[in-house]
Amino acid sequence: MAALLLAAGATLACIAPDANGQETRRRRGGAEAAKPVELTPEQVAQFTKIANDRKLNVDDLLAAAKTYMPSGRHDDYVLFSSGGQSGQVFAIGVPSMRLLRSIAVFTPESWQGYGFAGMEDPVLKGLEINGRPVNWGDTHHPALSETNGDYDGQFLFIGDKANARVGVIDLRDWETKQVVKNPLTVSDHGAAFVTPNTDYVIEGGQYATVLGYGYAPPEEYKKSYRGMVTMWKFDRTKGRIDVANSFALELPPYWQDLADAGKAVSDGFFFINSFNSEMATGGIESGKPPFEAGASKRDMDYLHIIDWKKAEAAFRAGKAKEINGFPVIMLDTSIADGILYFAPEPKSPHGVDVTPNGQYMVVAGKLDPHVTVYSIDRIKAAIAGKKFSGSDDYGVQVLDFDAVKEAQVELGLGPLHTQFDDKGYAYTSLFLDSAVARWSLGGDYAKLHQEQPWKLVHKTSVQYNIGHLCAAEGDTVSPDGNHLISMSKWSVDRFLTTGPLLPQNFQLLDIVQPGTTMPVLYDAPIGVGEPHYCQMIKADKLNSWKVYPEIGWNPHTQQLDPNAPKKGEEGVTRNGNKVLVKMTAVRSHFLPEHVEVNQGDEVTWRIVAAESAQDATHGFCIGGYNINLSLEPGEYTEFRFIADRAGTYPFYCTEFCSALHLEMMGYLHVKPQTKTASAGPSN
Ligand code: RUQ
Ligand code: CUA
Repeated sequence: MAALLLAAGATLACIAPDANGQETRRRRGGAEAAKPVELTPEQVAQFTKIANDRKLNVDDLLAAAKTYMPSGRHDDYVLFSSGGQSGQVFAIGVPSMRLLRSIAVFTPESWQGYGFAGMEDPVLKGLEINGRPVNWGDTHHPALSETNGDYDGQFLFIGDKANARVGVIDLRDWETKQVVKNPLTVSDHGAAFVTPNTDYVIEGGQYATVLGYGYAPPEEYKKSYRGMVTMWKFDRTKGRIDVANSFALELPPYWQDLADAGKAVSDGFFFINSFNSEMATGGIESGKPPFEAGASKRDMDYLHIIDWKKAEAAFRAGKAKEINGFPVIMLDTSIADGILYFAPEPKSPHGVDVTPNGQYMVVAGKLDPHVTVYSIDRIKAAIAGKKFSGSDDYGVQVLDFDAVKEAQVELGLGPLHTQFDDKGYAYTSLFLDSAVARWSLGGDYAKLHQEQPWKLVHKTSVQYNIGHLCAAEGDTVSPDGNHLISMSKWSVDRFLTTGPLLPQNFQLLDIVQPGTTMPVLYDAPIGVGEPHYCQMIKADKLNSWKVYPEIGWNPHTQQLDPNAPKKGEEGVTRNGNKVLVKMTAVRSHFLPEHVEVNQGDEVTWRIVAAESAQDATHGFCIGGYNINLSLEPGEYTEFRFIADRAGTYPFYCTEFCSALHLEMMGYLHVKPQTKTASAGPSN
């Protein structure tokens, strides 16, 4: 008992905001390593012994020194990664590669109490599509908000490929605030990307359909199916997508793929590449060529060059047509107004990435071992000089390939995506080669390095089959040029076997040294989904709240909620069969602790976490009623349910918040309805 009390006392001391224990702990972990390290001969011997016992070589020791974070020391960068089929976003510290947390977006997530707030749960409501719950997502591409083409640390957007949705996360509290459903298309891919000042969040489609959830048989593919790209207007003050001022562009039924916004000299444009310009319709089951063959026949597909400022002007001038209630600029308008042009691009390419200075668009070959580099100056000149090689079946003018092409660089097999550093290098993932290629940029970048321009410099093998890659701030106007993540799709033998389903492998590469040095430093298994893209932001650009600004804060409205119960207001009131519960949660009790209702009552429950100490999070659950909340310090939540099943229901705090956490509970008493007729069991 004495030991238990002692333990309880210790825990309480740690949790108290200004307790000495916590201060000491913090200092110990802080940046106190000011003294230069000098190893004594004994320590060298110790290192050598450990290295030899553990079979570590010198490179391993260096890698450990570059990535190890002493207890309490913080990472320099935060990686925001898509969570693939988990429907979430993961935040990972770099260089330690430690998972910091997940952020639920398209999938209910119980730790965050996301989607477990009873009837008309606002999360679940927001996830409905055409009246149907769609409670998962396939998150692909996160996009941090930008100011002048640089991450500003305010918001994060993420696309759901399976259901064509975009989620908006506020990086003050790292919570999803909005999910918008694309009214035109079922699935997307080129989402999300932002314009340099986050005026728009771009959602490009992928598999063509009849826009607006229409139907047409595959025989009418060319006539009735269409691609699209949507420009969601972002209202930074509200922190929400402004659906009423958003619009889309109709595109031919090629499968639009990845997209990137222009910046600096190419600001005002965005670029999407495409495949299946063959308009293949598959049908392997009836002896027709499968999609994989039919969609890869032609030598060229089309890079879509979109002048979004002209598109915005056309939308404002009322030139859009409504499809499924959403304004769409039709192809003929885009052609007439000079909004859309094509440039040929070799064989079913994949990513398009704009260089930091905005000058070049790099299109990765996928089925072609090259990256093709276009220049915005050449594109603008070709448009102005009408250097067209023809037009496609829908009348979109195709710019002359040689007029817009700056360079082609042979890199290897399966180039997919490209990122940049501060030394004039580009980095391209090679899926089939399982490698990261470093290559030299030309033009103004040639001054920054010693290499010949537009040349492969080095390849580092990765394990295995890399999809996207991400360099520190490597898709902004000012990349940092130190860390690079290889988002390796297959891990095969890199970790202990976890049954037939294996984690992905996020590999950290050191790209600080120019030339041919680019070692893999660390393998981090990601065993919670198949992430696609991630972005890496300097940690000091994030201004996250430590606790909610005031007690009674509503994270959905991002303000103090007038309905939040204040201390002294707690209690249960009734109006007919409607019951209102006002509750506060503070270490280590709920008030009230007994809530009595009648079977069939409609219960509205308002609960506030009356805490202001960092990390003093409570949870709240009612087993059997599927109610489960996370109550972060200051947070207010309301939920409603029908108490349709009689019984005695313990509710309790689900976070181990204090030594007396287990006592932080109470009872919901649902009194059975008195039966007048038959006397059988009520449930
Ligand atoms: S698509 S690697 Cu962004 Cu390439 Cu999934
Ligand atoms: Cu509050 Cu546990």
